[in-house]
Amino acid sequence: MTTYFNSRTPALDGIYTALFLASEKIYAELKKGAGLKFATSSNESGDDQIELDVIADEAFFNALKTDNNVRYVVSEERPGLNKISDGPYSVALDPLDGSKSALVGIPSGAIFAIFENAETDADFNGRNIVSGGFFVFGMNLEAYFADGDKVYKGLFDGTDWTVMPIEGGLPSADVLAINGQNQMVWPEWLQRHYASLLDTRGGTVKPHNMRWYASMVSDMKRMVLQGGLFAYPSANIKGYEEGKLRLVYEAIPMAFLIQAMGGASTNGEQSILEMPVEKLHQKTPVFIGEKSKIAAVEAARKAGP
Ligand code: AFP
Repeated sequence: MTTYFNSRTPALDGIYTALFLASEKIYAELKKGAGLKFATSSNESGDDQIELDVIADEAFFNALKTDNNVRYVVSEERPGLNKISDGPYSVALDPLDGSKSALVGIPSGAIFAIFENAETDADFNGRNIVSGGFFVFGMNLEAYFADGDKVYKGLFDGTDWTVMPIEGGLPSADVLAINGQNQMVWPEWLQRHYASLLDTRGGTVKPHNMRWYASMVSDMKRMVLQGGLFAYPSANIKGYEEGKLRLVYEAIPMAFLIQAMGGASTNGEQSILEMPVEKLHQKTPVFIGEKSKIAAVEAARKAGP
């Protein structure tokens, strides 16, 4: 089988190949317009699915199920730990992130994390992750990921992948990616911090530029290329008590990638990579971005309720 990427851990090469091949299949389906309508099903967490969610989940699962290095596959679309072999690595996936955005032509993607030493739900944590990142299904098929502490961009030209290191660390920009819809019921400290980031009363250019795709992979691609702060906080409203995003297969892989670029992450109180994991599908408030912006979030959280 062709090796798509030479990992610093050769046992991961086959897993990368499986992930890259699955992403090609999903991208081809998306380009055809296949599966771009609501399914009659909902996923493990009760979210409405579109048909492409199910197609994407099957593409990743089928690609990974013959790899003897894969112990478990965990997916947003499936319950529990899905045993593949006795291998040393486990893969967690959001097979189609931003599916509702895909319905209106905004780039969606897939998020993946590879863990070592994962035997129980609790082991799918930020200390055990060895690789993490995402594919973008946009104008092109792209991958952004950290293999250990090295960061790469992959670009698919329709036949082959070119994978190149990303050098130079996380760029810096006063860009804030957040959905302000629930701001009236955010924690008070966040309402204050948000107001300070957008304070335009000086009458000059606004301090932070707002951007929100409602597609984490697209917002994180912007982060990788330009810097900034991405946030999906908790809110005092049913279903959003811990935000919306999933710790294991959304927050941890993105936090891992951005940390490898010199950025940081927090749930408000501690790094997402230090958080204990209780359940595979648990949600967490997410703040990921430049170190100084994450420090400011944590300082605002400490300053009051
Ligand atoms: P879907 O995959 O259901 O479209 O959700 C996308 C997502 O998980 C993440 O990619 C976005 O950042 C976030 O949800 C958008 O949430 P809001 O619709 O509440 O802004």
